Amino acid sequence: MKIDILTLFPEAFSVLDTSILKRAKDSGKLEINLANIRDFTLDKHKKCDDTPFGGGAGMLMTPQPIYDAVKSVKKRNSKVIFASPSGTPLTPALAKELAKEKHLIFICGHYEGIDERIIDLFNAQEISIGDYVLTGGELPTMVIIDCLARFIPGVITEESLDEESFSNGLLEYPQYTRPQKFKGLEVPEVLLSGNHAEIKKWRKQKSLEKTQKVRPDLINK
Ligand code: 4G1
Repeated sequence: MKIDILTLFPEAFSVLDTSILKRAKDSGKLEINLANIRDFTLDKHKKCDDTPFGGGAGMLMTPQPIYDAVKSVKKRNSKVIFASPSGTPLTPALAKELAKEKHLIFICGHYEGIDERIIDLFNAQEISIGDYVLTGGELPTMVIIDCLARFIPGVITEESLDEESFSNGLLEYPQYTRPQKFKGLEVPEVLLSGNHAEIKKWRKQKSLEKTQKVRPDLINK
């Protein structure tokens, strides 16, 4: 898959060169390109923001630089995505669908957002990572890319794909590794017993307790 990221802050994405995404890139399964939206402005002062028609607080990203930036990378098979608090929620199912695309173009918003005509002109899909206020679309864009990259075949092993949180609708049970005793705290006895039926039962119970305590909404749905 090829991903183009259009942003006013390309340096924010240096973190993508670590961890799983680095592996995906190194394996050739993922190609990520960055473009600075400011490089496309035709304004003599390189201005990329303006006040909203109709009034209101703050500034909006002006459409021309974004439009030309998208045009510079868009092909017939490209899908344009705008990480936005007004988008449909990111879910594992949506990430899995996105992982099937050949080419994704991400637009990162700043200030109060972007001119709506960008969304209309490119039929952009708006995706939200949650209900809170952020200062830019860069972190949400990285969250979406990290999430979908796991579903690109060969990026991570099948086993870890379904073993993790949410695959059974519950939160994960607590996990432990060596040493058996750390700062006076012991690993639960059952995990050392070798009794796989008992271990499975214990893990299910712990998952339920944890979910009931911090995410009761996941149980009662
Ligand atoms: C109104 C949160 C505005 C934020 C209401 C989740 C948030 C992108 C996301 C905002 C953003 C609420 C996201 C807000 C996001 C332009 C640049 C939009 C930053 C911006 C609840 C600021 N998932 N937020 N506005 O945070 O981009 O994707």
